[in-house]
Amino acid sequence: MENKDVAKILRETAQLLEIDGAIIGRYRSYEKVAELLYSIPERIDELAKDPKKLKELPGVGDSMAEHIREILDTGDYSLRKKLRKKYPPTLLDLLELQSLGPKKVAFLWSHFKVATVEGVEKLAKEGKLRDLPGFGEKSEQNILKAAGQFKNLSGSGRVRINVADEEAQKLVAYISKAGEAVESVTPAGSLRRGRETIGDLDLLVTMRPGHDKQKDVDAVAAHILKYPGIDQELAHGENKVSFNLGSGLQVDVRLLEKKSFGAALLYFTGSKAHNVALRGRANEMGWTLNEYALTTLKGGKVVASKTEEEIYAKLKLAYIEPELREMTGEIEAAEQGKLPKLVTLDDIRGDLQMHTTASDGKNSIEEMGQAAKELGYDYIALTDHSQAVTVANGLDEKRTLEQIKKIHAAKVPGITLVAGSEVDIKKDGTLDLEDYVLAELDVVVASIHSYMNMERAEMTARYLAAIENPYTQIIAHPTGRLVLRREAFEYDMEAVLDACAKHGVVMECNAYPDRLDLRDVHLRMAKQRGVKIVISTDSHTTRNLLFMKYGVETARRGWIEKKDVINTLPLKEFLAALRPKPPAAKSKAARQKSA
Ligand code: DGT
Ligand code: CA
Ligand code: CA
Ligand code: ZN
Repeated sequence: MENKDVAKILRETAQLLEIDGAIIGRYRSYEKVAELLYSIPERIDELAKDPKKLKELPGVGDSMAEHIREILDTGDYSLRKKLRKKYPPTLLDLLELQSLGPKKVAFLWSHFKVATVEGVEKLAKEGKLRDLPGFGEKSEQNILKAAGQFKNLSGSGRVRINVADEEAQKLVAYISKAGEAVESVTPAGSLRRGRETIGDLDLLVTMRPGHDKQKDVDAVAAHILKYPGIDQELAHGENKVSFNLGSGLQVDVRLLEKKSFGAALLYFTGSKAHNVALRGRANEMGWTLNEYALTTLKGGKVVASKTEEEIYAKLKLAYIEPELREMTGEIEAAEQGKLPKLVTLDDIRGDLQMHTTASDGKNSIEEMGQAAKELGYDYIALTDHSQAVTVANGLDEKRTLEQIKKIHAAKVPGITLVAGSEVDIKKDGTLDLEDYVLAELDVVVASIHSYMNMERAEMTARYLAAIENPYTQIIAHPTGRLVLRREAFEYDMEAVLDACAKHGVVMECNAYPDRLDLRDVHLRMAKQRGVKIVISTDSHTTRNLLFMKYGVETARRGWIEKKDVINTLPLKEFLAALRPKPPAAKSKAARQKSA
């Protein structure tokens, strides 16, 4: 079992215990260990082989060690199972609603026996929540809105990109071991196009020449269908198998000869609309394009089939990267040689948003630095939350100044640690730290975490005020949306981007897979206005640093090039590309120094 699987069971136990009215210490102990499992580099199933090592983990005593071993041995946990029986399975969905915590969920269950999003929505519509202790009219409205969004988004049957990507990686590794008949295993479909959510996984398996007879294909298909994660087989054809994974994700696998690889990859990568356009173009040129080859209309002679590049070339198009294949102008751009040269993961030299144990992160400054250095970065900014975000133990002025000192004093050879803060943009658009502290920071990242349901005009004014603040350098997760969970804030994106362009404020492309914010279409709008982009992971553990690739893919979908992204620059140039802050002489700290 992987750490995250064990963590999921522990976290759910904690949530159920809290709903069940357990004392805080009890459920927090499960939650803390769950959080820990996400942040340690070691695998828990390896650690657990040595009981002493297991108990060296902070927060893991005799009984917690027992629980972990039970989970590793049986794949589940008896207390969780017991609690699950006590409550309907849908009760945990309620926790996904932004405005409901375990206390309120427990209250709704005990008073109304309500355990579904629909049930809560009904109560809110009937006005039955506003007079309850701890609710109120505003919170009733928020619940109504959150319930609507939950139903729209989670009912889609889609999963976030990281979920599909992790499943795909495991499958690729498994299928590659089917024997020497398999030459390559390649994810296609929406995953290859880097979409933020994935409907189903499409995998292409090519067979090695000489090992591509039907009996070889059948043997590989049989191996695939023995994959331990399969819940249900859906289809098994001559060169295709489909199945559902335990998580509910569907997988379509196609097996084909190596010589059709390019045509098949093109076909199964999509998008459908892009494929339709390519087929139309092929027809106009006297050819036909399908998943096996580009061939002549008359006689069926193969024109190209082995690689996507050859096929695009024959169609008189420059090679179009998968992320661009959405029929948003890529064909015309490819015709005219005007395709963007998309940013790549290798171009990224630093990560500009992350949290440490000072606020709600799980690792220290040094641990984040070391992990980032191992990823090959030249610099990172450590940006803990400011005081307004109390749930995240945000830092006030005094603690921020201390944190700046700690960051500058911390030494991790080979990487520069930049002192930043993720400063909250308050309701009125002011920043959550005094200017004399903002002046001391190397980088000021500003973002919204409260009053997210404001009216459009009010929210626009709030952002415009924050952007006009001369200390604001980067706006983080600008739309506040959560993938499959919460819609974007309502505001005038064009006016906000225009203001960013005017004041030299940079927009973040948040790479955290739950956010991916700005998203592709907004990134393209930003680029058109000359607004610069920073791609950051918003990491809360060292592992989260690996999310960078999803941010890069999102940026690529937004036609973003290396030159648009300032964290592709060496440190000195990166700092110079940030909006210059007002002279430090104006700051209280500087005034005190000179006095
Ligand atoms: P998804 O799964 O909803 O996230 O999105 P896709 O793009 O992966 O869609 P999917 O899985 O239905 O099909 C994968 C690719 O296969 C799709 O992007 C293009 C190709 N494809 C599938 N069915 C058709 C079809 O009926 N016509 C054409 N032209 N292409 C198709
Ligand atoms: Ca798909
Ligand atoms: Ca599919
Ligand atoms: Zn944030």
